[in-house]
Amino acid sequence: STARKQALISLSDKKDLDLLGRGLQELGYAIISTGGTAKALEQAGITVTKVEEITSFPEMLDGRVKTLHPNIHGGILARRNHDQHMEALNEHGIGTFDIVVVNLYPFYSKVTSASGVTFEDGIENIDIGGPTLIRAAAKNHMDVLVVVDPKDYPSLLEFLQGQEDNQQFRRQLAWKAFQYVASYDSAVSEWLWKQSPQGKFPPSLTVPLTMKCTLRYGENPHQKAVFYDDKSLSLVNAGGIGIAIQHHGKEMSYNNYLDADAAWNCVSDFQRPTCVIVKHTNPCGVASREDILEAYRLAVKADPVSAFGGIVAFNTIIDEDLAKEIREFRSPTDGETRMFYEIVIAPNYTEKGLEILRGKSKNLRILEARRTQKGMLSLRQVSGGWLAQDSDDLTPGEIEFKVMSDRPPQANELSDAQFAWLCVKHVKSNAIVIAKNNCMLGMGSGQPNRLESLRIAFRKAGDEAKGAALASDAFFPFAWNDAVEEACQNGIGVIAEPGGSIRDGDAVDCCNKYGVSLLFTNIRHFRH
Ligand code: 93A
Repeated sequence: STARKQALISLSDKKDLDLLGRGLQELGYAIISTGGTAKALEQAGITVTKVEEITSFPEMLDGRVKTLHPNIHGGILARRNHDQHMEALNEHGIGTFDIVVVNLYPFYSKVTSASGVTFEDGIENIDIGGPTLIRAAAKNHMDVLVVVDPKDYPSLLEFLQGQEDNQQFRRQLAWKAFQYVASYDSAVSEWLWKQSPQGKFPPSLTVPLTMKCTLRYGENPHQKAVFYDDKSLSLVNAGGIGIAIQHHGKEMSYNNYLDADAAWNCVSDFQRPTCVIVKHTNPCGVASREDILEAYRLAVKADPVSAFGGIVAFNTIIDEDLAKEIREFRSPTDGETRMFYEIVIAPNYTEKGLEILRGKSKNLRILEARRTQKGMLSLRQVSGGWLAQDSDDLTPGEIEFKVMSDRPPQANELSDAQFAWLCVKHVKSNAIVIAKNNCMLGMGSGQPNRLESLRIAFRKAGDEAKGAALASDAFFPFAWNDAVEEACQNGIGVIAEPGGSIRDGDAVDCCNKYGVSLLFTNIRHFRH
Protein backbone atom coordinates (compact mmCIF):
# COMPACT_ATOMS: atom_id res chain seq x y z
CA SER A 1 0.00 0.00 0.00
CA THR A 2 1.10 3.52 -0.62
CA ALA A 3 1.17 6.46 1.68
CA ARG A 4 0.35 8.83 -1.15
CA LYS A 5 -3.23 9.53 -1.95
CA GLN A 6 -4.28 8.01 -5.26
CA ALA A 7 -6.65 9.08 -8.01
CA LEU A 8 -7.84 6.71 -10.71
CA ILE A 9 -8.66 8.42 -13.99
CA SER A 10 -10.15 6.65 -17.00
CA LEU A 11 -11.82 8.86 -19.56
CA SER A 12 -13.24 8.56 -23.04
CA ASP A 13 -14.11 12.24 -23.15
CA LYS A 14 -10.79 13.85 -22.32
CA LYS A 15 -12.15 17.37 -22.09
CA ASP A 16 -10.34 19.39 -19.39
CA LEU A 17 -8.19 16.38 -18.51
CA ASP A 18 -5.07 18.56 -18.28
CA LEU A 19 -6.81 20.88 -15.84
CA LEU A 20 -7.82 17.93 -13.68
CA GLY A 21 -4.46 16.14 -13.92
CA ARG A 22 -2.45 19.22 -13.12
CA GLY A 23 -4.73 20.13 -10.23
CA LEU A 24 -4.48 16.68 -8.68
CA GLN A 25 -0.73 16.52 -9.20
CA GLU A 26 -0.26 19.87 -7.48
CA LEU A 27 -2.29 18.57 -4.55
CA GLY A 28 0.11 15.62 -4.28
CA TYR A 29 -2.04 12.87 -5.73
CA ALA A 30 -0.55 9.89 -7.52
CA ILE A 31 -2.48 9.41 -10.75
CA ILE A 32 -3.30 5.95 -12.13
CA SER A 33 -4.81 5.69 -15.62
CA THR A 34 -5.87 3.38 -18.43
CA GLY A 35 -3.97 3.39 -21.73
CA GLY A 36 -5.42 6.27 -23.69
CA THR A 37 -5.93 8.47 -20.66
CA ALA A 38 -2.37 7.83 -19.45
CA LYS A 39 -1.06 8.80 -22.85
CA ALA A 40 -3.02 12.04 -22.89
CA LEU A 41 -1.82 12.92 -19.38
CA GLU A 42 1.77 12.26 -20.31
CA GLN A 43 1.40 14.48 -23.34
CA ALA A 44 0.20 17.21 -21.01
CA GLY A 45 3.36 16.73 -18.97
CA ILE A 46 1.65 15.05 -16.03
CA THR A 47 3.21 12.09 -14.26
CA VAL A 48 1.03 9.01 -14.43
CA THR A 49 1.17 5.31 -13.53
CA LYS A 50 -0.50 2.85 -15.91
CA VAL A 51 -3.22 0.61 -14.54
CA GLU A 52 -1.23 -2.34 -15.89
CA GLU A 53 1.50 -1.66 -13.35
CA ILE A 54 -1.05 -1.82 -10.54
CA THR A 55 -2.73 -4.98 -11.81
CA SER A 56 0.42 -6.65 -13.13
CA PHE A 57 -1.77 -7.62 -16.05
CA PRO A 58 -1.79 -6.27 -19.58
CA GLU A 59 -4.98 -4.67 -20.83
CA MET A 60 -6.65 -7.72 -22.39
CA LEU A 61 -9.21 -8.73 -25.00
CA ASP A 62 -8.96 -5.54 -27.05
CA GLY A 63 -9.40 -3.50 -23.90
CA ARG A 64 -12.51 -5.32 -22.70
CA VAL A 65 -10.58 -6.12 -19.52
CA LYS A 66 -8.49 -3.20 -18.29
CA THR A 67 -9.53 -2.22 -14.80
CA LEU A 68 -11.54 -5.30 -13.79
CA HIS A 69 -9.06 -6.48 -11.17
CA PRO A 70 -8.96 -6.86 -7.34
CA ASN A 71 -6.00 -4.50 -7.15
CA ILE A 72 -8.26 -1.81 -8.56
CA HIS A 73 -11.64 -2.71 -7.11
CA GLY A 74 -10.22 -3.72 -3.72
CA GLY A 75 -8.60 -0.29 -3.52
CA ILE A 76 -11.92 1.39 -4.30
CA LEU A 77 -14.33 -0.73 -2.28
CA ALA A 78 -12.46 -1.30 0.98
CA ARG A 79 -14.06 0.42 3.97
CA ARG A 80 -11.40 2.58 5.52
CA ASN A 81 -12.75 2.31 9.07
CA HIS A 82 -13.03 -1.47 8.83
CA ASP A 83 -9.95 -3.22 10.24
CA GLN A 84 -10.37 -6.50 8.36
CA HIS A 85 -10.85 -4.67 5.07
CA MET A 86 -7.68 -2.71 5.55
CA GLU A 87 -5.75 -5.78 6.72
CA ALA A 88 -6.84 -7.62 3.59
CA LEU A 89 -5.54 -4.78 1.42
CA ASN A 90 -2.25 -4.83 3.31
CA GLU A 91 -1.92 -8.56 2.95
CA HIS A 92 -2.27 -8.32 -0.83
CA GLY A 93 -0.33 -5.12 -1.23
CA ILE A 94 -3.29 -3.15 -2.55
CA GLY A 95 -3.37 0.64 -2.23
CA THR A 96 -6.57 2.61 -1.70
CA PHE A 97 -8.08 5.03 -4.21
CA ASP A 98 -9.47 8.28 -2.87
CA ILE A 99 -10.76 9.63 -6.14
CA VAL A 100 -12.24 7.91 -9.19
CA VAL A 101 -12.82 9.98 -12.31
CA VAL A 102 -14.48 8.11 -15.19
CA ASN A 103 -16.61 8.85 -18.18
CA LEU A 104 -17.86 6.09 -20.40
CA TYR A 105 -17.41 4.88 -23.97
CA PRO A 106 -19.59 7.21 -26.04
CA PHE A 107 -22.15 4.51 -26.74
CA TYR A 108 -24.98 6.92 -27.14
CA SER A 109 -23.40 9.24 -29.67
CA LYS A 110 -21.94 6.26 -31.57
CA VAL A 111 -25.25 4.51 -32.10
CA THR A 112 -27.07 7.75 -32.94
CA SER A 113 -24.33 9.04 -35.25
CA ALA A 114 -25.47 10.02 -38.72
CA SER A 115 -23.26 7.36 -40.32
CA GLY A 116 -24.73 4.70 -38.04
CA VAL A 117 -22.88 1.70 -36.58
CA THR A 118 -22.85 -2.01 -37.24
CA PHE A 119 -24.31 -4.24 -34.57
CA GLU A 120 -20.79 -5.42 -33.65
CA ASP A 121 -19.59 -1.82 -33.31
CA GLY A 122 -22.53 -1.03 -31.08
CA ILE A 123 -21.69 -3.99 -28.85
CA GLU A 124 -18.02 -3.00 -28.58
CA ASN A 125 -19.11 0.43 -27.43
CA ILE A 126 -20.88 -0.96 -24.39
CA ASP A 127 -18.62 0.03 -21.52
CA ILE A 128 -18.32 -2.59 -18.78
CA GLY A 129 -15.26 -1.68 -16.77
CA GLY A 130 -16.16 2.02 -16.61
CA PRO A 131 -19.63 1.61 -15.03
CA THR A 132 -18.10 -0.94 -12.64
CA LEU A 133 -15.54 1.63 -11.49
CA ILE A 134 -18.21 4.29 -11.14
CA ARG A 135 -20.64 2.07 -9.22
CA ALA A 136 -17.91 0.81 -6.90
CA ALA A 137 -16.70 4.31 -6.13
CA ALA A 138 -20.25 5.62 -5.75
CA LYS A 139 -21.10 2.81 -3.35
CA ASN A 140 -18.05 3.67 -1.24
CA HIS A 141 -18.54 7.42 -1.65
CA MET A 142 -18.02 8.04 2.07
CA ASP A 143 -14.34 7.44 1.33
CA VAL A 144 -14.09 7.78 -2.44
CA LEU A 145 -14.94 10.84 -4.50
CA VAL A 146 -16.52 9.82 -7.78
CA VAL A 147 -16.64 12.23 -10.70
CA VAL A 148 -18.35 11.53 -14.03
CA ASP A 149 -18.75 15.01 -15.46
CA PRO A 150 -15.91 17.33 -16.56
CA LYS A 151 -18.04 20.22 -15.31
CA ASP A 152 -17.38 18.96 -11.79
CA TYR A 153 -13.58 19.12 -11.98
CA PRO A 154 -13.33 22.66 -10.59
CA SER A 155 -15.58 21.92 -7.62
CA LEU A 156 -13.65 18.69 -6.98
CA LEU A 157 -10.35 20.57 -6.87
CA GLU A 158 -11.88 23.25 -4.71
CA PHE A 159 -13.23 20.62 -2.34
CA LEU A 160 -9.82 18.96 -2.09
CA GLN A 161 -8.18 22.27 -1.27
CA GLY A 162 -10.66 22.92 1.50
CA GLN A 163 -9.93 21.84 5.02
CA GLU A 164 -13.17 20.16 5.89
CA ASP A 165 -14.65 16.97 4.61
CA ASN A 166 -18.23 17.22 3.48
CA GLN A 167 -20.42 14.15 3.14
CA GLN A 168 -23.02 16.23 1.37
CA PHE A 169 -20.67 16.85 -1.54
CA ARG A 170 -19.67 13.19 -1.69
CA ARG A 171 -23.28 12.10 -1.71
CA GLN A 172 -24.13 14.54 -4.45
CA LEU A 173 -21.35 13.11 -6.62
CA ALA A 174 -22.53 9.56 -5.89
CA TRP A 175 -26.13 10.41 -6.74
CA LYS A 176 -25.01 11.90 -10.03
CA ALA A 177 -22.80 8.89 -10.74
CA PHE A 178 -25.61 6.38 -10.38
CA GLN A 179 -27.87 8.59 -12.48
CA TYR A 180 -25.19 8.67 -15.17
CA VAL A 181 -24.80 4.89 -15.24
CA ALA A 182 -28.56 4.32 -15.16
CA SER A 183 -29.06 6.60 -18.10
CA TYR A 184 -26.22 4.88 -19.96
CA ASP A 185 -27.72 1.44 -19.37
CA SER A 186 -31.14 2.66 -20.46
CA ALA A 187 -29.67 3.76 -23.76
CA VAL A 188 -27.98 0.39 -24.23
CA SER A 189 -31.20 -1.42 -23.39
CA GLU A 190 -33.28 0.63 -25.77
CA TRP A 191 -30.76 0.16 -28.57
CA LEU A 192 -30.80 -3.61 -28.06
CA TRP A 193 -34.57 -3.57 -28.02
CA LYS A 194 -34.47 -1.81 -31.35
CA GLN A 195 -32.23 -4.54 -32.78
CA SER A 196 -34.77 -7.24 -32.02
CA PRO A 197 -38.20 -8.08 -33.43
CA GLN A 198 -40.22 -5.64 -31.49
CA GLY A 199 -43.57 -4.89 -30.06
CA LYS A 200 -44.86 -1.34 -29.82
CA PHE A 201 -43.34 -0.60 -26.44
CA PRO A 202 -40.01 -1.26 -24.83
CA PRO A 203 -40.39 -4.20 -22.40
CA SER A 204 -40.23 -1.76 -19.54
CA LEU A 205 -40.14 1.93 -19.65
CA THR A 206 -36.64 3.22 -19.14
CA VAL A 207 -36.48 6.94 -19.54
CA PRO A 208 -32.97 8.34 -19.29
CA LEU A 209 -33.72 11.88 -18.34
CA THR A 210 -31.04 14.43 -17.72
CA MET A 211 -31.71 17.89 -16.46
CA LYS A 212 -31.07 20.30 -19.28
CA CYS A 213 -31.86 23.55 -17.57
CA THR A 214 -33.79 25.16 -14.80
CA LEU A 215 -36.58 27.36 -16.04
CA ARG A 216 -37.38 30.75 -14.61
CA TYR A 217 -40.63 29.29 -13.33
CA GLY A 218 -43.36 26.81 -14.21
CA GLU A 219 -46.82 27.34 -15.70
CA ASN A 220 -47.16 30.18 -13.20
CA PRO A 221 -44.54 32.26 -11.43
CA HIS A 222 -45.08 30.59 -8.06
CA GLN A 223 -44.24 27.14 -9.50
CA LYS A 224 -40.60 26.04 -9.79
CA ALA A 225 -39.70 24.15 -12.95
CA VAL A 226 -36.91 22.46 -14.87
CA PHE A 227 -36.61 20.99 -18.33
CA TYR A 228 -35.35 17.42 -18.65
CA ASP A 229 -34.09 16.33 -21.96
CA ASP A 230 -34.79 12.79 -22.87
CA LYS A 231 -31.69 10.96 -23.96
CA SER A 232 -33.56 7.84 -24.95
CA LEU A 233 -32.72 6.88 -28.49
CA SER A 234 -36.24 6.86 -29.81
CA LEU A 235 -36.94 10.36 -28.67
CA VAL A 236 -33.71 11.85 -29.89
CA ASN A 237 -34.21 10.36 -33.31
CA ALA A 238 -37.72 11.69 -33.08
CA GLY A 239 -36.87 15.31 -33.72
CA GLY A 240 -39.14 17.71 -31.88
CA ILE A 241 -38.92 20.72 -29.64
CA GLY A 242 -36.87 19.18 -26.83
CA ILE A 243 -33.79 19.07 -29.06
CA ALA A 244 -34.45 22.16 -31.17
CA ILE A 245 -31.66 24.70 -31.61
CA GLN A 246 -32.40 28.16 -30.30
CA HIS A 247 -30.76 30.79 -32.48
CA HIS A 248 -31.98 33.89 -30.77
CA GLY A 249 -34.19 35.37 -28.10
CA LYS A 250 -35.12 35.14 -24.49
CA GLU A 251 -34.73 31.78 -22.76
CA MET A 252 -37.54 29.28 -23.29
CA SER A 253 -40.12 29.22 -20.54
CA TYR A 254 -42.24 26.31 -19.36
CA ASN A 255 -45.27 27.44 -21.36
CA ASN A 256 -43.04 28.18 -24.36
CA TYR A 257 -42.02 24.52 -24.43
CA LEU A 258 -45.63 23.36 -24.29
CA ASP A 259 -46.87 25.75 -26.96
CA ALA A 260 -43.88 25.30 -29.24
CA ASP A 261 -44.36 21.55 -28.99
CA ALA A 262 -48.01 21.85 -29.98
CA ALA A 263 -47.21 24.12 -32.92
CA TRP A 264 -44.34 22.01 -34.14
CA ASN A 265 -46.22 18.71 -33.89
CA CYS A 266 -49.14 20.21 -35.78
CA VAL A 267 -47.10 21.73 -38.61
CA SER A 268 -45.05 18.52 -38.88
CA ASP A 269 -48.26 16.69 -39.74
CA PHE A 270 -48.65 18.56 -43.05
CA GLN A 271 -46.89 17.62 -46.26
CA ARG A 272 -47.56 20.82 -48.21
CA PRO A 273 -45.95 24.16 -47.24
CA THR A 274 -47.86 25.11 -44.09
CA CYS A 275 -47.97 27.72 -41.37
CA VAL A 276 -49.45 26.96 -37.96
CA ILE A 277 -50.04 29.54 -35.24
CA VAL A 278 -50.60 28.25 -31.73
CA LYS A 279 -51.90 30.00 -28.66
CA HIS A 280 -52.04 28.18 -25.33
CA THR A 281 -51.36 24.80 -26.99
CA ASN A 282 -54.22 25.16 -29.51
CA PRO A 283 -53.76 25.97 -33.18
CA CYS A 284 -55.67 29.20 -33.86
CA GLY A 285 -54.45 29.57 -37.45
CA VAL A 286 -53.48 26.91 -39.97
CA ALA A 287 -53.00 27.35 -43.71
CA SER A 288 -51.31 25.38 -46.50
CA ARG A 289 -50.26 27.14 -49.71
CA GLU A 290 -47.62 26.65 -52.33
CA ASP A 291 -46.78 30.28 -51.58
CA ILE A 292 -45.72 30.12 -47.92
CA LEU A 293 -46.09 33.91 -47.55
CA GLU A 294 -49.74 33.56 -48.38
CA ALA A 295 -50.06 30.62 -45.99
CA TYR A 296 -48.61 32.80 -43.26
CA ARG A 297 -51.00 35.68 -43.94
CA LEU A 298 -53.99 33.36 -44.00
CA ALA A 299 -52.94 31.69 -40.75
CA VAL A 300 -52.83 35.09 -39.05
CA LYS A 301 -56.12 36.21 -40.59
CA ALA A 302 -57.93 33.13 -39.28
CA ASP A 303 -57.85 34.68 -35.80
CA PRO A 304 -55.58 37.73 -35.57
CA VAL A 305 -56.50 38.47 -31.97
CA SER A 306 -55.42 35.02 -30.80
CA ALA A 307 -52.39 34.94 -33.10
CA PHE A 308 -51.00 38.05 -31.40
CA GLY A 309 -48.39 36.82 -28.91
CA GLY A 310 -48.61 33.30 -30.27
CA ILE A 311 -46.14 30.78 -31.62
CA VAL A 312 -45.65 30.59 -35.39
CA ALA A 313 -44.39 27.38 -36.93
CA PHE A 314 -43.50 26.62 -40.55
CA ASN A 315 -42.62 23.33 -42.18
CA THR A 316 -40.55 25.18 -44.81
CA ILE A 317 -37.30 27.13 -44.75
CA ILE A 318 -37.58 30.76 -43.65
CA ASP A 319 -35.89 32.89 -46.25
CA GLU A 320 -35.47 36.64 -46.59
CA ASP A 321 -38.96 37.24 -48.01
CA LEU A 322 -40.77 35.17 -45.41
CA ALA A 323 -38.72 36.70 -42.60
CA LYS A 324 -39.61 40.20 -43.82
CA GLU A 325 -43.26 39.26 -43.97
CA ILE A 326 -43.12 37.95 -40.40
CA ARG A 327 -41.34 41.10 -39.28
CA GLU A 328 -43.58 43.58 -41.06
CA PHE A 329 -47.02 42.01 -41.26
CA ARG A 330 -49.59 44.18 -39.56
CA SER A 331 -52.46 42.85 -37.54
CA PRO A 332 -55.57 42.58 -39.73
CA THR A 333 -57.58 43.81 -36.72
CA ASP A 334 -56.36 47.39 -37.09
CA GLY A 335 -54.07 47.21 -40.13
CA GLU A 336 -51.45 49.04 -38.08
CA THR A 337 -49.93 47.14 -35.18
CA ARG A 338 -47.10 44.84 -36.23
CA MET A 339 -47.75 41.24 -35.22
CA PHE A 340 -45.89 40.16 -32.11
CA TYR A 341 -44.84 36.56 -31.45
CA GLU A 342 -43.20 34.64 -28.65
CA ILE A 343 -41.52 32.07 -30.89
CA VAL A 344 -40.86 31.33 -34.54
CA ILE A 345 -40.06 27.71 -35.46
CA ALA A 346 -38.86 26.27 -38.75
CA PRO A 347 -36.78 23.34 -40.00
CA ASN A 348 -34.16 25.79 -41.29
CA TYR A 349 -33.37 29.39 -42.15
CA THR A 350 -31.37 31.17 -44.78
CA GLU A 351 -28.68 33.40 -43.30
CA LYS A 352 -30.52 36.49 -44.40
CA GLY A 353 -33.84 35.16 -43.06
CA LEU A 354 -32.31 34.54 -39.68
CA GLU A 355 -30.71 37.97 -39.62
CA ILE A 356 -34.00 39.69 -40.36
CA LEU A 357 -35.87 37.78 -37.68
CA ARG A 358 -33.12 38.56 -35.17
CA GLY A 359 -33.81 42.18 -35.90
CA LYS A 360 -37.53 41.89 -35.18
CA SER A 361 -37.03 41.89 -31.42
CA LYS A 362 -34.35 40.88 -28.98
CA ASN A 363 -36.82 38.64 -27.18
CA LEU A 364 -38.21 36.70 -30.15
CA ARG A 365 -37.18 33.08 -29.69
CA ILE A 366 -36.05 31.60 -32.98
CA LEU A 367 -36.03 27.82 -33.04
CA GLU A 368 -34.71 25.39 -35.61
CA ALA A 369 -36.34 22.02 -35.17
CA ARG A 370 -36.35 18.69 -36.91
CA ARG A 371 -39.70 17.27 -38.02
CA THR A 372 -41.38 15.31 -35.26
CA GLN A 373 -41.27 11.69 -36.33
CA LYS A 374 -44.17 9.30 -36.16
CA GLY A 375 -44.46 6.20 -34.00
CA MET A 376 -43.18 7.81 -30.83
CA LEU A 377 -44.18 7.16 -27.27
CA SER A 378 -46.20 9.91 -25.67
CA LEU A 379 -45.81 10.21 -21.92
CA ARG A 380 -47.86 12.15 -19.42
CA GLN A 381 -47.84 12.32 -15.72
CA VAL A 382 -50.75 11.92 -13.35
CA SER A 383 -50.47 12.05 -9.59
CA GLY A 384 -48.80 8.81 -8.57
CA GLY A 385 -47.89 7.53 -12.02
CA TRP A 386 -47.34 7.87 -15.72
CA LEU A 387 -49.49 7.25 -18.77
CA ALA A 388 -47.85 6.02 -21.96
CA GLN A 389 -49.37 5.73 -25.41
CA ASP A 390 -48.45 5.79 -29.08
CA SER A 391 -48.59 9.27 -30.45
CA ASP A 392 -51.74 10.01 -32.46
CA ASP A 393 -50.18 10.12 -35.88
CA LEU A 394 -52.53 8.68 -38.46
CA THR A 395 -52.51 10.53 -41.77
CA PRO A 396 -55.55 11.29 -43.94
CA GLY A 397 -54.25 8.73 -46.44
CA GLU A 398 -54.55 6.00 -43.83
CA ILE A 399 -58.18 6.81 -43.13
CA GLU A 400 -61.33 6.11 -45.04
CA PHE A 401 -63.72 9.04 -45.21
CA LYS A 402 -66.86 6.98 -45.62
CA VAL A 403 -69.79 8.75 -47.31
CA MET A 404 -72.91 8.44 -45.14
CA SER A 405 -75.15 11.06 -46.74
CA ASP A 406 -77.17 10.87 -49.97
CA ARG A 407 -74.98 13.62 -51.38
CA PRO A 408 -71.34 12.61 -51.78
CA PRO A 409 -68.74 15.35 -51.21
CA GLN A 410 -67.29 17.17 -54.21
CA ALA A 411 -63.54 16.78 -54.66
CA ASN A 412 -62.79 20.13 -53.01
CA GLU A 413 -65.14 19.33 -50.13
CA LEU A 414 -63.34 16.06 -49.50
CA SER A 415 -59.95 17.76 -49.43
CA ASP A 416 -61.35 20.48 -47.14
CA ALA A 417 -62.67 17.77 -44.83
CA GLN A 418 -59.28 16.08 -44.78
CA PHE A 419 -57.55 19.35 -44.00
CA ALA A 420 -60.02 20.11 -41.21
CA TRP A 421 -59.50 16.62 -39.87
CA LEU A 422 -55.70 17.11 -39.72
CA CYS A 423 -56.27 20.33 -37.78
CA VAL A 424 -58.85 18.99 -35.37
CA LYS A 425 -56.44 16.30 -34.17
CA HIS A 426 -54.32 19.06 -32.66
CA VAL A 427 -57.12 20.95 -30.94
CA LYS A 428 -58.07 20.19 -27.33
CA SER A 429 -61.36 18.36 -26.88
CA ASN A 430 -64.12 19.06 -27.42
CA ALA A 431 -62.69 20.14 -30.74
CA ILE A 432 -64.43 21.55 -33.80
CA VAL A 433 -62.59 22.92 -36.83
CA ILE A 434 -64.06 24.69 -39.84
CA ALA A 435 -61.85 24.85 -42.92
CA LYS A 436 -61.96 25.64 -46.60
CA ASN A 437 -59.41 25.72 -49.37
CA ASN A 438 -56.53 24.47 -47.16
CA CYS A 439 -57.14 27.10 -44.57
CA MET A 440 -58.60 26.91 -41.08
CA LEU A 441 -61.40 29.44 -40.76
CA GLY A 442 -62.43 28.82 -37.19
CA MET A 443 -61.99 26.45 -34.29
CA GLY A 444 -63.60 25.79 -30.94
CA SER A 445 -61.54 24.03 -28.30
CA GLY A 446 -61.64 22.75 -24.78
CA GLN A 447 -65.33 23.28 -24.13
CA PRO A 448 -66.94 20.64 -21.96
CA ASN A 449 -69.73 20.35 -24.51
CA ARG A 450 -69.44 19.93 -28.24
CA LEU A 451 -72.22 22.34 -29.19
CA GLU A 452 -70.38 25.18 -27.45
CA SER A 453 -67.14 24.39 -29.32
CA LEU A 454 -69.12 24.32 -32.55
CA ARG A 455 -70.70 27.71 -31.88
CA ILE A 456 -67.30 29.23 -31.14
CA ALA A 457 -65.87 27.80 -34.37
CA PHE A 458 -68.76 29.24 -36.41
CA ARG A 459 -68.44 32.60 -34.72
CA LYS A 460 -64.80 32.79 -35.74
CA ALA A 461 -65.39 31.53 -39.26
CA GLY A 462 -68.23 34.01 -39.85
CA ASP A 463 -69.70 34.15 -43.35
CA GLU A 464 -66.80 32.18 -44.76
CA ALA A 465 -68.24 29.04 -43.14
CA LYS A 466 -70.72 28.76 -46.01
CA GLY A 467 -69.83 25.70 -48.06
CA ALA A 468 -66.84 24.91 -45.85
CA ALA A 469 -65.90 21.64 -44.14
CA LEU A 470 -66.41 20.94 -40.47
CA ALA A 471 -64.45 18.31 -38.55
CA SER A 472 -65.28 17.06 -35.09
CA ASP A 473 -62.81 15.14 -32.91
CA ALA A 474 -65.57 12.82 -31.68
CA PHE A 475 -69.09 11.84 -32.68
CA PHE A 476 -72.14 14.03 -32.14
CA PRO A 477 -74.36 12.49 -29.48
CA PHE A 478 -77.36 14.44 -30.79
CA ALA A 479 -78.21 15.81 -34.20
CA TRP A 480 -81.67 17.44 -34.34
CA ASN A 481 -81.88 20.77 -32.54
CA ASP A 482 -78.24 20.24 -31.69
CA ALA A 483 -74.78 20.50 -33.20
CA VAL A 484 -75.36 18.73 -36.52
CA GLU A 485 -78.51 20.66 -37.36
CA GLU A 486 -76.94 23.94 -36.29
CA ALA A 487 -73.97 23.28 -38.57
CA CYS A 488 -76.35 22.51 -41.45
CA GLN A 489 -78.35 25.65 -40.81
CA ASN A 490 -75.15 27.68 -40.79
CA GLY A 491 -74.52 26.54 -44.35
CA ILE A 492 -71.70 24.06 -43.86
CA GLY A 493 -70.95 21.97 -46.98
CA VAL A 494 -69.51 18.82 -45.47
CA ILE A 495 -69.13 17.32 -42.01
CA ALA A 496 -66.43 14.81 -41.04
CA GLU A 497 -66.81 13.00 -37.73
CA PRO A 498 -65.86 9.55 -36.41
CA GLY A 499 -69.42 8.22 -36.13
CA GLY A 500 -70.27 5.59 -33.56
CA SER A 501 -73.14 7.27 -31.73
CA ILE A 502 -76.39 5.38 -31.18
CA ARG A 503 -77.97 8.37 -32.91
CA ASP A 504 -75.75 8.21 -36.00
CA GLY A 505 -78.97 7.70 -37.98
CA ASP A 506 -80.21 11.12 -36.85
CA ALA A 507 -77.01 12.76 -38.07
CA VAL A 508 -77.43 11.10 -41.49
CA ASP A 509 -81.13 12.08 -41.75
CA CYS A 510 -80.36 15.64 -40.68
CA CYS A 511 -77.55 16.05 -43.25
CA ASN A 512 -79.80 14.58 -45.94
CA LYS A 513 -82.57 17.02 -45.06
CA TYR A 514 -80.20 19.98 -45.56
CA GLY A 515 -78.29 18.49 -48.50
CA VAL A 516 -75.05 18.44 -46.51
CA SER A 517 -72.45 15.79 -47.17
CA LEU A 518 -71.57 13.61 -44.17
CA LEU A 519 -68.37 11.57 -43.79
CA PHE A 520 -67.54 9.03 -41.08
CA THR A 521 -63.85 8.47 -40.34
CA ASN A 522 -64.33 5.77 -37.73
CA ILE A 523 -61.33 7.33 -35.94
CA ARG A 524 -61.64 9.52 -32.87
CA HIS A 525 -59.16 12.20 -31.87
CA PHE A 526 -59.72 13.13 -28.27
CA ARG A 527 -56.99 15.35 -26.97
CA HIS A 528 -57.29 15.81 -23.24
O1 93A B 1 -13.69 -2.29 -22.11
S1 93A B 1 -14.09 -1.91 -20.79
O2 93A B 1 -15.45 -2.18 -20.51
N1 93A B 1 -13.22 -2.70 -19.71
C1 93A B 1 -12.56 -2.14 -18.70
O3 93A B 1 -12.01 -2.86 -17.85
C2 93A B 1 -12.49 -0.71 -18.60
N2 93A B 1 -11.91 0.11 -17.71
C3 93A B 1 -12.13 1.37 -18.08
N3 93A B 1 -13.81 -0.34 -20.62
C4 93A B 1 -13.11 0.12 -19.57
N4 93A B 1 -12.85 1.41 -19.23
C5 93A B 1 -13.25 2.56 -20.03
O4 93A B 1 -12.17 2.93 -20.86
C6 93A B 1 -13.59 3.80 -19.26
O5 93A B 1 -14.98 3.87 -18.91
C7 93A B 1 -13.21 4.92 -20.21
O6 93A B 1 -14.32 5.40 -20.91
C8 93A B 1 -12.25 4.30 -21.21
C9 93A B 1 -10.91 4.96 -21.16
O7 93A B 1 -9.97 4.24 -21.92
P1 93A B 1 -8.56 4.89 -22.33
O8 93A B 1 -7.98 5.50 -21.11
O9 93A B 1 -7.76 3.75 -22.85
O10 93A B 1 -8.86 5.91 -23.39
